[in-house]
Amino acid sequence: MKTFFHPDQLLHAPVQELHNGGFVPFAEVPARAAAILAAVGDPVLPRDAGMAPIAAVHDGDYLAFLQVAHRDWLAAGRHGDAHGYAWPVVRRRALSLDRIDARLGRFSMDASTPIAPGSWTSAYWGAQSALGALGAVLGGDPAAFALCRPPGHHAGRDYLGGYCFLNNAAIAAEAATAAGRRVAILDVDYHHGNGTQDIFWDRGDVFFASIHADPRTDYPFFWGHADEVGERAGAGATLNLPLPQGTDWTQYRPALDRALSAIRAFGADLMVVSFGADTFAGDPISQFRIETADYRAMARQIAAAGMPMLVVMEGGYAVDALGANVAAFLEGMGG
Ligand code: Q9C
Ligand code: ZN
Repeated sequence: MKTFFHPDQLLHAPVQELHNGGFVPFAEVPARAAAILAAVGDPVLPRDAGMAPIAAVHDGDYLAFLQVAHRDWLAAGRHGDAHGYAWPVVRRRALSLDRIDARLGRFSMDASTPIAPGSWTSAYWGAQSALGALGAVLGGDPAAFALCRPPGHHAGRDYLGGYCFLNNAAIAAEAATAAGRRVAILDVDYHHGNGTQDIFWDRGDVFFASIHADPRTDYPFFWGHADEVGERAGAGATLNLPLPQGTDWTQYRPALDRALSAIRAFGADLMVVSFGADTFAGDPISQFRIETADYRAMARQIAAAGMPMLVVMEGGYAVDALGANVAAFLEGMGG
């Protein structure tokens, strides 16, 4: 299977993040991508499909903000990476104000996603990698792998968060829909894919299923509960399957069966898999107990759905095991 990746995806390198009350080294490091490449081999460079497919998912004012945010941060006399600290949540209006701190709050959902000088460029090429891999699948490859880094599934139409800036899976799903495919997104990252859910919340033409740590105990807390099923035309086209901390493969597998039956019932003819290896037993920020060999079984079960597969990289922070975990998953997908 082809891997799509652009070297500029390594430019994004924030130094630290706010975690449980203090600053710690940033977990979503460039070495993640290097570890995956070392295990899966040489990538294909995505071509540049431009802004149109990105703007089909994200708001123009958000995209404009992302491109200037770090420059404006420096222009305000700040140093290092840009962080927000005030948010228009809980019934406040999302006013468009000039000050960089106001805009960081306006366009983000958390304080764990610093913006560094190379963040926009890396996010842009990450989205292009997703579109490149989609192109391979639309061209007849049974499966393709988009090594998206930074990840995407926490980013909504007009907000960043959870180490994510552009929602790579959603951008690919939207482009696939525009190409006439009936798309299901299966999100198997440890964390709920709140951004993807938000983007397709009221749409009936894209199915979203997510298996993740129960948001009662885990980030992103405010999304991913079992009673969230979509609204309006999207009512019933969102499926959330939260699982408790400590879940291992034997407990995970029945949830995956449920998600795959729902996707089959929806009549999908193309699947976008938001794949996070942060369900791994050794992940430093997560609490599931999936082992390396289990990823092969997980991918085989998904591939048995029998439709073209676009695998989009999301999280996974045990850098030393990441290459083996991703390689096992891709092998189960059919190599
Ligand atoms: N103390 C992905 O896996 N960390 N994002 C919150 C909690 C955010 C993970 C800090 C975790 C985001 C793509
Ligand atoms: Zn995650």
